[in-house]
Amino acid sequence: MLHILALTSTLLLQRVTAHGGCLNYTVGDIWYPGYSPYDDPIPQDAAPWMPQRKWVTNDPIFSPTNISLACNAPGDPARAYIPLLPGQPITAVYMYWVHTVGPMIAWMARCPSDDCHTTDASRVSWFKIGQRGLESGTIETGTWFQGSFSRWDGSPSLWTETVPEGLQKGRYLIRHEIVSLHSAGKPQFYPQCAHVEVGGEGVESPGEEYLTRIPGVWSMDQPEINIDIYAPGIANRTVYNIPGPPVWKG
Ligand SMILES: [Cu+2]
Repeated sequence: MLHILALTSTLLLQRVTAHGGCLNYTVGDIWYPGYSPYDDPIPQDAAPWMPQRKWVTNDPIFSPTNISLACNAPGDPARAYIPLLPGQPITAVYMYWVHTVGPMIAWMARCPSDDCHTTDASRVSWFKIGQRGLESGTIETGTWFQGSFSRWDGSPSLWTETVPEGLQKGRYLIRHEIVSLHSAGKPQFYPQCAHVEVGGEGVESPGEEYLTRIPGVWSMDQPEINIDIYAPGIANRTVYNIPGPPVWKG
């Protein structure tokens, strides 16, 4: 019995530390707590200050066509908006991020009628505001941003991207996505979304060539997504092109 208990708690620990996600955000000195899938959902669901869409498991999404790829599961709308300005950095804060290989992409999408509360995240036009990939070395053993970002000791992992200059004022979804590629032919997707309100006097928006749907942007037909990073001819490559549309800088 003692053995079983010890084994069970080891498995639980591994399960908790096996994956992670964006748990909160910082803008300048201001900290915006997000949804915690580890804590009681009842007060979180009612919290008027909550800017992050609901997610209840830190397990990855495996299918690029899963509707939850948009804003995780269940992806219920948030109640609050994080105020931002064009050109301002926003930092996504993760805990216990342990994976090291694969791209990380930050996205935004305008909410129709400026109401993110009624927005279906799978039907909006997403554009990239920043992305991080392989920074040095080879696909298998080199340094990815995801690798330098990962922390095994529970200290926060920080990922900062900037709101595009000139972005039209209004309400948007922001989506932070980590794609982990350590399992051959089995990509793992970890998305979290928040509601943001962009102020300022910007009037610009990205053109069609920057826009995509999620799900829709990724597919198992893409060699950068359906990849075996250990395969000869792939493992030693020093370039990994992040698929999808180009980043819109404003
Ligand atoms: Cu994981």
